[in-house]
Amino acid sequence: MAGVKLFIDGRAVEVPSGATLLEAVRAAGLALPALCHDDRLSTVASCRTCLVDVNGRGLAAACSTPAEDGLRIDVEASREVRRAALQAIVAGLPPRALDIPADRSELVRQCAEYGVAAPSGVVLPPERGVDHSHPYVKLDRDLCIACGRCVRACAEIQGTFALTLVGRGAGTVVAPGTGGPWAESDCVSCGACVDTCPTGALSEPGLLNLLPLERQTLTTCGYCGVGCSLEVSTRGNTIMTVKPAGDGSVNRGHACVKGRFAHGFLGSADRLTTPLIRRNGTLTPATWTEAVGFVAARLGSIRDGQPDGFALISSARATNEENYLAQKFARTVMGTNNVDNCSRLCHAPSAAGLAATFGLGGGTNPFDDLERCDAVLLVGANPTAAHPVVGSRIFQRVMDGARLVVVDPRRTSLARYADVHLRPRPGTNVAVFNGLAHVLVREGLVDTAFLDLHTTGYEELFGLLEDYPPERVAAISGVPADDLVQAALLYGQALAPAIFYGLGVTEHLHGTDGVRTLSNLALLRGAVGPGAGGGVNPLRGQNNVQGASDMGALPDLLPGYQKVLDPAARARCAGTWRVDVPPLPGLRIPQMFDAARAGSLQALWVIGEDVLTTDPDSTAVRAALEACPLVICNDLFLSATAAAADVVFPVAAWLEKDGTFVNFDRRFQRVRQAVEPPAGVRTDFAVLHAVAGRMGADLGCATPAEAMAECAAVAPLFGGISHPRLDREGPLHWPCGSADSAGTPRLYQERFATPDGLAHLAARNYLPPGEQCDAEFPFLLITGRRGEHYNSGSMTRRTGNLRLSADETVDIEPGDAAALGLNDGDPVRLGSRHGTAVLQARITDEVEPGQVFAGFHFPGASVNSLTSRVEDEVTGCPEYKLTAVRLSRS
Ligand SMILES: Nc1nc2c(c(=O)[nH]1)N[C@H]1C(S)=C(S)[C@@H](COP(=O)(O)OP(=O)(O)OC[C@H]3O[C@@H](n4cnc5c(=O)[nH]c(N)nc54)[C@H](O)[C@@H]3O)O[C@H]1N2
Ligand SMILES: Nc1nc2c(c(=O)[nH]1)N[C@H]1C(S)=C(S)[C@@H](COP(=O)(O)OP(=O)(O)OC[C@H]3O[C@@H](n4cnc5c(=O)[nH]c(N)nc54)[C@H](O)[C@@H]3O)O[C@H]1N2
Ligand SMILES: [Mo]
Repeated sequence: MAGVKLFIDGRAVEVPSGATLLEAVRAAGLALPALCHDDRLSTVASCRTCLVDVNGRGLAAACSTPAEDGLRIDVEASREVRRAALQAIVAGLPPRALDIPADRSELVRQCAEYGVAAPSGVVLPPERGVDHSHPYVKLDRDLCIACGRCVRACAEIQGTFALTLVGRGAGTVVAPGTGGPWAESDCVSCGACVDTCPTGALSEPGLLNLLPLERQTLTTCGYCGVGCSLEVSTRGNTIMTVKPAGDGSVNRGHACVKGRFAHGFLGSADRLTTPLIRRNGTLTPATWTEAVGFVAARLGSIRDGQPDGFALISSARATNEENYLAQKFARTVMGTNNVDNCSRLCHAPSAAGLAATFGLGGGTNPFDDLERCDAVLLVGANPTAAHPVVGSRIFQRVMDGARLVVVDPRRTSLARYADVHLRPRPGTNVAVFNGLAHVLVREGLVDTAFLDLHTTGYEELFGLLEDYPPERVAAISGVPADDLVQAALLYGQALAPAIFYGLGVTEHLHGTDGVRTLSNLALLRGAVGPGAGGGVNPLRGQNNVQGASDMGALPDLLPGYQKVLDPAARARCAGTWRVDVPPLPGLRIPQMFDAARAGSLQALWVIGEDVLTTDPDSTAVRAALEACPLVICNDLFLSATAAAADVVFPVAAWLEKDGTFVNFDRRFQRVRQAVEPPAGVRTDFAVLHAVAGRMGADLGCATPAEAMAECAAVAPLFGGISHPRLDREGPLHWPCGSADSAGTPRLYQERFATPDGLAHLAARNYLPPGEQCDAEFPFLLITGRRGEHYNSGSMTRRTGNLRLSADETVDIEPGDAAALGLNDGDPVRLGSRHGTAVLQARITDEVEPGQVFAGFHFPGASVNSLTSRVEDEVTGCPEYKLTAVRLSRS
């Protein structure tokens, strides 16, 4: 694009055409105040603080005036005008507006720059008071200059439209659109309004006291798999604020209610600070020496007798280095491959399905490829709640013109912005995906050249697809045939379509088939790998579920997805570990419980997973824990699982430790300690070392950096990853095989990673789900996420998020609620073939008649006593997404 040449204070500068005068002034190395302006937001040019003189002819707002060839801008000469604009703004504010520390108020910084002081002796504006109803977002109306940045940030960055400006003239002020107090508004507490506010009118708890922040730590969020970069500001050992980091980060300066605000659990009075040992039936405090000695002695005799009597569940919440050490402990100290992580409950079907189709078990594209996509197929995922920054970025793309197809039985937030929303009956994905593929073929939207060059299996697939005309798919899934055709056309006719999907695809009896038949669409369309388009991307769940699997905390895979069954891979590890690796795959999580109930498991070590709350069919899990002679649990809190354990180790959380996580688009990112853990608390890393040491074994890798280095040495996929390099260069996407590899954000640019280099289309028929409704259990329960709480809720329930959402609720369609005589907030008893739970009714048309939806974030509500042990036939992932239930007023 041709540039524009103009003069700023006599100096020639060139900017791209379309740039504003503000950008031109900055290009000249000068600055202007611009209080109503944020580069990320649309321009309103209302505050007048960026006025500049143009060609000596008049004043223009630099933020909104386009740069033109030959213009002469006089920045210095118009200084006084800007000073007057600032002075006028300050005149309408109480003098304390200028007492706010400069690092928190753009207004204060500009006033200092322009020599503007608080007015003295004038009549103070009428007081409008504060709204401190919300736990995190605090409004001081008297500091509001009605610039509207917060209103635009809420709409344009977050996509929530919770805010508006009310009042007239000098009385104009921001307010929630719903009229009442902030706490009762549509605000989702992302903090974007606080970040953009130029005066401190919008603030957060850690800033209200005006105390200076002492130290900043750049780290990676420990909640979901998006992996937001966060800057944590501390004073002493206390976290004051957490801000989203901007440049180069996956979150680009945005965050959500969890990562940004939900850190209060660290200082909760419930934090475990001493190990516990069960004595005479009761968990009692013990010293570290006692607890480590007790565990080491018991595990020592299991190792010497029957190593496979031990099993370890490693934590997707913990760091890579901790997971690496955990699997190394199981394999080298105990001599068993019985190690797994909660990927089993989550995206194990993704790892299996994507690897079978494309060669590797991760998502195919970097998230930033969203920007290149003109259509998004969002399937069985609710990112607005579960991956809020992803949800916001998809929303922004749609506002910028990308087409959106949502496939979800529920009317999720993003479904409201979809061009087409398909609402299949839960459990019918494979029929829907085959139906979409049928239409792609029928309408000639298949990229046959791509199929010829890069795939196998299309003859077989084309044959199978003949059985999936839209009318038949409609009968199976309830999706109207016309909608199915329209969705296929939107995906098929897009130039660069992207698929994002979640647990609505994986947590099913046929979850792996779901992943494979969904992947077929991208292949048919040539929209993955060597083709254009945004590929196939699972929205992985936990902060480090990708990493826990990458590190080999899996029963059949060693670090870097090397097969346990592959002698060369075992030899590579054994060479470094100096211990033979057991040659046969170990137990998966559900098999560990089976073994415990059958009496063959002697000890189970659960690191950071609340299996009693989050695994399906809690009654059966409890029976397993009771049958297992030794249950060890590492946690921050006395979770339901910890309370049932025989030994509990109190451990540090992500903000208290050092290491790395891998996010959902395969990025290794540094995790850095922002605060010290409470006295008495150790890291999982230290606990594993201590127990191994007491057993007379040496795990090596004294520090997390050394653990990463060792992992890089045994796993070719990560050969180029190291802490020093991540510190120097920032995040790296795997595969990254050597120090001179820049990492691989986009997979399969030339060929797929299967042995034959081709992607494998999957011809899979629709098969019915495991659970079926009948007269006794007529409703279909879907379980999933609420935005305010995280999985077992152990962390979020111990923060201000509890004020935003205080109870487990069950969503019921209005007609169903009326038929059952239920009102909003009524207690409802749910019964399944496996157990019962009592939840509060939330009446909403987000769910279809005959279907209900619940979270699983409150252990007391015991939602997982309802869910069944039906699991994905390939990977053992539970069928959490559908359970037949009956409902009644409690
Ligand atoms: N706030 C919050 N964020 C989280 C978490 C949390 O607990 N709270 N947990 C994290 C974890 S561990 C994970 S794995 C991710 C999960 O993130 P998501 O996968 O987005 O989460 P879910 O809400 O479990 O399920 C997604 C959607 O699947 C739909 N669904 C159910 N059955 C079907 C079906 O048969 N077909 C289709 N097409 N859709 C179906 C549901 O209606 C639901 O909207 O979130 C992560 N982020
Ligand atoms: N009904 C139903 N159930 C589900 C799901 C569903 O959709 N529906 N989703 C499933 C999915 S996808 C997942 S991933 C699981 C998640 O289930 P879990 O992994 O059990 O859930 P979390 O609450 O994320 O974390 C478990 C524990 O780890 C602790 N913890 C946090 N950080 C650390 C750490 O650094 N070290 C240690 N040692 N402990 C730590 C927490 O305090 C918490 O007690 O739930 C599954 N359960
Ligand atoms: Mo998950």
